[in-house]
Amino acid sequence: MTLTQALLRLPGENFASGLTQAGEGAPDPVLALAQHQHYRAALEAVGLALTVLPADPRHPDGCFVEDAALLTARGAILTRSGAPSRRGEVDAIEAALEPSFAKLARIEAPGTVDAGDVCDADGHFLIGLSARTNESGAAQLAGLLGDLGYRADILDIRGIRALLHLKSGIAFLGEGRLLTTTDFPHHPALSAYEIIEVPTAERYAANALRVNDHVLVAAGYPATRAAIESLGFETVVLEMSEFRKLDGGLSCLSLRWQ
Ligand code: CIR
Repeated sequence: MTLTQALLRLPGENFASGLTQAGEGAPDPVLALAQHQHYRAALEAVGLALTVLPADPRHPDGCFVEDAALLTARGAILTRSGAPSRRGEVDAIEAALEPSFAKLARIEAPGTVDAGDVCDADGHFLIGLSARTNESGAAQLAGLLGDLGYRADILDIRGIRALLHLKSGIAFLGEGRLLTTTDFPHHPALSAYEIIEVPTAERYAANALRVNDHVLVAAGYPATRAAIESLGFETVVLEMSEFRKLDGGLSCLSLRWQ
């Protein structure tokens, strides 16, 4: 499936007030904006037309747009964040997606889902049960995906403290391949995939992002980059230091669709 569109939101002046458990210090909002600009340029360079929303001072985590919606070729699902401070982010995302998606389903209370917990492996959806995505949310989401004709499996990652979201540790690279941290040994939902494990010291790089023929990868993780390139992909290396300080990965900064 060729991706053509992406939705993003700029990080704002109060970006440093976002949620974090990384313990890596406060991010610099000015540097974050510059890194976001490079990220936007990279998405354009690999073929996407961008819609960029302004920052919303009510939502310092608002640039992590991937958590607010799950986009599929058959419809979109708006989420209800597991972080109460992030729940209002979905309104602007809904308004921006409405022109492009005829069907916009929604996760309802008491369900919570951060879509960073959802990995789309070519229509097989891996849903992480996490500190952000609860059992009701995961079950609702699996049901909604089933209604769209997709298969879904739920992976309980609540015991893996290093993973904020499932996609903090898994990226689908296409052609049956998953890039993962070492947190998922022999998980039955992953048994059909070729697993490319990132070294523990490079675990942040597991949140890589395939867009069409390219894979975007965070700067500073040479072994992971080399592993991706050995599969035949051209990589685009992006500095992510300020987003990492708020537990955000490459994929979280955009929503992408056909
Ligand atoms: C949060 O804690 O919600 C944000 N500071 C980071 C969210 C990153 N999103 C993602 O990994 N999908």
